Amino acid sequence: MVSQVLILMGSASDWDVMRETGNELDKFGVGWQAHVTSAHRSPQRTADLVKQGEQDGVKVFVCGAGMAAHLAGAVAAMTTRPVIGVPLSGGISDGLDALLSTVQMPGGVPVATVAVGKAGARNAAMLAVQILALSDPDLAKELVDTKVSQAAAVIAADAALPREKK
Ligand code: RP5
Repeated sequence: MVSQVLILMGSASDWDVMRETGNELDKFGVGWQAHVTSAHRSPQRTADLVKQGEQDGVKVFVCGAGMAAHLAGAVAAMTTRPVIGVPLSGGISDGLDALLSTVQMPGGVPVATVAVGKAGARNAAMLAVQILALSDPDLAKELVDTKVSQAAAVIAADAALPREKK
């Protein structure tokens, strides 16, 4: 399977969260690869992975990092393909540092920033699928089915709620 999504993370300690991106992509049958690389500790390796990914046909980059969290921005500086940034907790204020580092890109170098942590890692996958679905009708249909399932799950949760005591 061709890896359409390349997941990069600043440290192996990020994998526990970033595996959510892979898990979600698996549900849609979208191929992915994951690597540890750091904007600060291994800048040349990061550049090499982006270049190789483009040559291999990667369409969306998903980058997770904590603390100063420059990985997504560094990748966005090197590619014209969409980059989604997942801020990770571990630094100050439960990831507020990483959120600001990831989201506050200067004009001209966008990073689509999702929520801090596991919800963000999952949403990064969903957003990647939405991008890929623009040119893939089967994926677009799966996204519609997912919305329907999510709505059904909310209704089922509501039905199961012990809402009254008399
Ligand atoms: C960031 O620093 C990584 O993305 C990680 O979230 C954080 C801590 O890294 P380690 O000290 O665990 O390698 O660059």
